[in-house]
Amino acid sequence: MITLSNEEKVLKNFINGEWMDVAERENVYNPADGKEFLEVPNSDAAAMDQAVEAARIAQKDWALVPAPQRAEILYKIGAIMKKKKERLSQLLTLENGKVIEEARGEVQEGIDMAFYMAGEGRRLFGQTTPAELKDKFAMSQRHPVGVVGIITPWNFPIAIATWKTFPAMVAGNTVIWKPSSETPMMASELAKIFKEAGLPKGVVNVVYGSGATIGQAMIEQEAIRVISFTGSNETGRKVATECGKQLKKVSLEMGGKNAVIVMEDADIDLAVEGILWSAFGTSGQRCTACSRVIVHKDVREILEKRLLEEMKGLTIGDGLDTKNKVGPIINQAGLDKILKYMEIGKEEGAKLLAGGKQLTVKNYEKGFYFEPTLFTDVTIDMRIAQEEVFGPVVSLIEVNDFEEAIAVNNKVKYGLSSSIYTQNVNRVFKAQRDLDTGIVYVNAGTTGAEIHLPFGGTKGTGNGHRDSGVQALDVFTEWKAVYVDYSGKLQRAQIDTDA
Ligand code: UN1
Repeated sequence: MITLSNEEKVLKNFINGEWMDVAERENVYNPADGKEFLEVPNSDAAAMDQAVEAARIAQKDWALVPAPQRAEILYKIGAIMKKKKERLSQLLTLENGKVIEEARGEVQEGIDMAFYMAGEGRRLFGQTTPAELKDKFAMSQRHPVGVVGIITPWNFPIAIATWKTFPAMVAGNTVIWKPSSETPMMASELAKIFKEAGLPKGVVNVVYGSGATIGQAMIEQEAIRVISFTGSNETGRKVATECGKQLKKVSLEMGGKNAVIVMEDADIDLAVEGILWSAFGTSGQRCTACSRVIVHKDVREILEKRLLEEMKGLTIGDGLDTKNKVGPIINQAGLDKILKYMEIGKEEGAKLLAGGKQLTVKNYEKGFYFEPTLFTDVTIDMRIAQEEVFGPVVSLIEVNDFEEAIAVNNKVKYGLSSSIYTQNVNRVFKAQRDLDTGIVYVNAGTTGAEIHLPFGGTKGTGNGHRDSGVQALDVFTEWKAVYVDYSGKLQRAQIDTDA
């Protein structure tokens, strides 16, 4: 298992290619044992000013580096991440708690994103198109926006960061990144990798601190023209309001209330596996986690029985121990929120079939563990069927038919991910059309998005933008339309067209 030197335990900001200490720090805890193991800067707004200045200066040169050369550095970053995969994965488990197999998966997601976006360095396609006038040329091009701000959460501290940072970089922007202070290691490790890969100073700057101070300072910076945020709905709305006042572009991803639909013709064993993986993997702390199961009345009983049987086999504990399938919750506040929903669910009349309690794991008494939990007899109006719990908690809702299943899926304020288990091809096509979410799975759970497809959702999940995929480039580029008139005379569009 990995050990950290004393020096490695004290993190610093990364500004203009240098490690910068700050006056104030705070402790970071390992969620598996509740013990403090790191110190992270609690920066003030002056650090943000410094970072923005560095990024502003660096951006001028970076934008002039040909995109394929910017991409060469991304290839190097990907290669170093690959070499360091095991170290990164173990550190990720230490700071986030997710089981090591999932941590490796998340680091792989970051590596994939590096290579994928490096490929974009030779594309970044615009369009050429006929002009409506003779001897005239027309095309559209992508241009960098300038300095961009990135705010990332603790639940996927490396994958989500790469979804945002890498497209921004390859497109010629420079980046100010505020990672979550719950999981600061991944940002620090990535910054080391950037340096090793030869990324010019100031292209990516990491500033640690609270949302109230550093998040706010970032939004207030005039030089930052785009903010890409993943986090809570409440904070995302505030970010959007502030950015709106300044006409700053903002891309938001703010969670989900994702459902697996199980129809009467489904392969039940397959559905059970998919529900278990997407509901209890990462202890349910994914934006994409399954937190509702919408089940056809004919298979409700068997599904409940099979879920209860399989839930017994989920070993819970320290994520670095490979026998464990479910790791801890991120912190006490996370646990308290889940506990609150246990009370709410019971008061609303839902029936608790399994779990429902905080867990004490031997030798990890101070860790933040929670039992995988299944509520049944849930109705769509209940708060546990509507609000994001962000824990290993699933609510089972019974429906009479396919149409009702779709309606129940859509009757929440979020729209990130959804899934349907069925063998009926007509239902498959109707479902992918009618499920009102940004991601739809057929015969698979609600998690497992791949990086070359757009990630994000409808309604309260976001504001129309997407992370990852080529679509992320739209967040970090401005479109420019260019016309070249080589006729040698004045030609007026929409007027001189019949010449
Ligand atoms: C998140 O939950 O915020 O699709 C990200 C998935 C992962 C990413 C999740 N690839 O579950």
